Amino acid sequence: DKADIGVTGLATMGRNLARNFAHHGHVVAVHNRTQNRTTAFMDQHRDEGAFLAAGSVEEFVASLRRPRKAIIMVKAGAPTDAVIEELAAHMEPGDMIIDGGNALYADTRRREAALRERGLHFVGAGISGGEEGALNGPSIMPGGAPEAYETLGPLLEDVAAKVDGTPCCVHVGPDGAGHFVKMVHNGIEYSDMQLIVESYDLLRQALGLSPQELADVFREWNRGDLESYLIEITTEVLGHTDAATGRPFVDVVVDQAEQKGTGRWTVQSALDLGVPVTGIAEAVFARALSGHPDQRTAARSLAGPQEKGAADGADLVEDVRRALYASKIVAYAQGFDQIAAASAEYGWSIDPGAMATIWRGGCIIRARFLDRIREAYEARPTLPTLLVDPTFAAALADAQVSWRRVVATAATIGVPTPGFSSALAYYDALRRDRLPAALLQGLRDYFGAHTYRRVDREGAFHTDWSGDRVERPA
Ligand code: NBP
Repeated sequence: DKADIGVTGLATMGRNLARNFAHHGHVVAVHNRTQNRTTAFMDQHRDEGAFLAAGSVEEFVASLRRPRKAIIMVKAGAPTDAVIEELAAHMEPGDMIIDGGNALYADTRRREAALRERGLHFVGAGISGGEEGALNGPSIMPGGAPEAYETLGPLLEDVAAKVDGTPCCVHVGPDGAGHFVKMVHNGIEYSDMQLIVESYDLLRQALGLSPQELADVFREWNRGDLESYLIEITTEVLGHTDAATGRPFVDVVVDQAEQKGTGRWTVQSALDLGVPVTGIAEAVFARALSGHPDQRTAARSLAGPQEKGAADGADLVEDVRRALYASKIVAYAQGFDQIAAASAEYGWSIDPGAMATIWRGGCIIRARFLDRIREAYEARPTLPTLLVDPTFAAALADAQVSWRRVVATAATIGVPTPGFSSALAYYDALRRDRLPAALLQGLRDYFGAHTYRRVDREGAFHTDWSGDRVERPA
């Protein structure tokens, strides 16, 4: 008998994804470069469903029912290219290679084009939710040709997370669209986490609350607008006590954040697209700053403010909650702008409401909040920015006094809140009728004859700054 689907690469993610397919009654072919891993997988999991273990790539491909569907779950980059080559060599036109790793969308575009030439389908599928998601239902963001999704989609939707009966999986768009959206998802995850850690830091510094007390604050917040997986696990981590020392766990962890690169990719792409994703960028840079211990040690001698704490405890907690929510709205608005810009650039026709829908479950940024975003795009698919959706606009209006107080308090007592501050700056800049960009255009024209446009007439103009200072059409 043949397998419905195959998984090659049986490390953390591949192993759990293969089991997930089997738990849903599919016959799953499994393969791994190093055969020990396949053997170990069969020893541990053979009773969980119908698996066909393959010792070679050739055997693996031969065990798949046509059109063949092989999911690659190996390290992104060169290993993925190597595995694609091996699989493609044994495949026939109409067969599908699905890359479930964290590939860069540009690589996915290149691979899709190359395999299309050879009559094969290549589906770059973003898979979120980590180890647990892969096993029990991830959020899946598949790109590639719509024809490929017709046969593959039902299988993916079957194993994806479900929210209110709706699978957290939808065809995102052609070629690299799925991996692009997964990348932005990770970028948003960076900004979500940055806002959470700023909230923790400010409340701890300003009010002297203990990690335990702060765990209670986050637990309370998780009952309202902020309800989300990340807030929930913040409660867990803050409430955890180190067994070896009896101290709060958060106080024994080295305060240097690491990153695997998807946040950085998001910002690099945003720079190319000209989309201000300040929330994600600040989050990436905050991690980078934390990872420079020499500079940090040297800078400890720099002057700080006289004021160290804030007065009104209960008020500040509520202010920070509101600032967190408002900043989160801004960060998501920026991420959705980036998706829209890429969709226009590459002709992907991505439905933003559908992205919010499939992020409601199975992934790290899953939250009640995403339902609001789905509703916003449902009410107005061509929303110019999420900020002007009536529900979000009202929430921002409601939060703004608190938000401003939080940024002011943080600045006064010297606690860095780049996420809150940049989100507020973005909000204030976007709603301005006139921006100082006008002066900037003047400066550019002065030193570089870069020209400017006028508010009262069509066309480009240049003033002869070093000569008669007369304006002429450029
Ligand atoms: P890893 O990213 O740690 O990769 C290990 C797997 O890659 C092993 O099966 C290994 O085979 C295989 N491999 C390598 Br390395 N080089 C190979 C090559 N040249 N040819 C064939 N196989 C090769 O696994 P993972 O953590 O399960 O992640 C898989 C993918 O999913 C990655 O792209 C990752 O970014 C993505 N992802 C991971 C998570 C997560 O939470 N871990 C979440 C979401 C997405 P071997 O056994 O022979 O060494």
